[in-house]
Amino acid sequence: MPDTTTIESLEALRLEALRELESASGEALEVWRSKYLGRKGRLTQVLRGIVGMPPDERRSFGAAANTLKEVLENAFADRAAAVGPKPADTGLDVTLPGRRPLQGRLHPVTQTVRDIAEALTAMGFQIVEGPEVEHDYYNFTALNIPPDHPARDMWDTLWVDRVDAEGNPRILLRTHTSPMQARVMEKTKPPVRVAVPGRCYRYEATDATHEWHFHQVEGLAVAEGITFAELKGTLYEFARRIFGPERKVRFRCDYFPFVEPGVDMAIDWKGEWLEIMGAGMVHPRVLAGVGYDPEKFTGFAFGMGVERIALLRHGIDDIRHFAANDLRFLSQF
Ligand code: FA5
Repeated sequence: MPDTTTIESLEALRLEALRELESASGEALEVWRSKYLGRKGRLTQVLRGIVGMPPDERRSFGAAANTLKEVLENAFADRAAAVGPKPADTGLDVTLPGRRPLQGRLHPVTQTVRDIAEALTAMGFQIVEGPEVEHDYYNFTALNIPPDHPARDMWDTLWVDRVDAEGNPRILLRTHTSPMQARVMEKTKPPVRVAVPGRCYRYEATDATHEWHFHQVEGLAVAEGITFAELKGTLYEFARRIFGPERKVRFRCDYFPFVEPGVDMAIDWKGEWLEIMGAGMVHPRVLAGVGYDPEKFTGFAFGMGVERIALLRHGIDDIRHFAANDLRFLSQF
């Protein structure tokens, strides 16, 4: 057995190992690694022998042996990189550019509902939601629109195919979010200040500003001493928050059976006015219908169209884009 405890013997080992490595490839590479660097490899044996050496020799010999270990490991890595399997051999080309993952985002109508809810919440309204499939009592009767009242024609209704004992349909897809006015007041003592986002449905022909299903956000505030000035102030402040201080707003009289007086609000759009909401002071009959004393309490209500607001904010020319599900349109937002 050759003496392996001198610097010269380390040098001989280095030369021999590197010479062998020069021609090694494939399986021979692994054989080489275990012969010199493996657990029972020659260099490992040398390193193990260091403990038995006199201390002064141990230091210099140990340092040289460790350097040799590093040299052999690096040489092995270089050789393996030069002759070992290439990335291409695995069928994976890591130089190809990556594909950008598709990122989801909120639908512009959802985004607008959230912005409206945020503006109203900041103004003291509490968000509540109600049923889309509704009883005609809440959609009409509780809102001062009795059966056969001509105002029912204002909301061409999608009825659910079910009739009561007299053969009359009673269940419908709500035509507006106003039914929640009565539902909330029935369950709550005044003061009340709620906002109700949700879907509505109407049996009507569609055009650039009308859909057969759309979203509204209702607002209702009832307490002692609420005046028309507060309704006006609330709606102007809302418009300022959603459209900014520069946008022109029109406020004028309108008729809804459940408010008195009634108004509507419009925003300038392509040189014309686009109506975004109806509003007014809650009709005393609606208050009395839910058990509130109309002599003591007053309030205001409003109902706005979300798609129309989204259309105005983003400069979109046709409301029907929102439900068409075309990614070329949706990915702009
Ligand atoms: C109503 O629905 C009343 N409930 C609003 C109201 C609430 C008045 C509380 C008074 C007090 P109107 O039908 O005008 O009103 O609809 C209100 C808003 O919903 C409209 O200004 C418009 O922005 C939107 N809207 C109405 N119909 C459609 C439709 N077919 N497509 C898209 N948006 C619509």
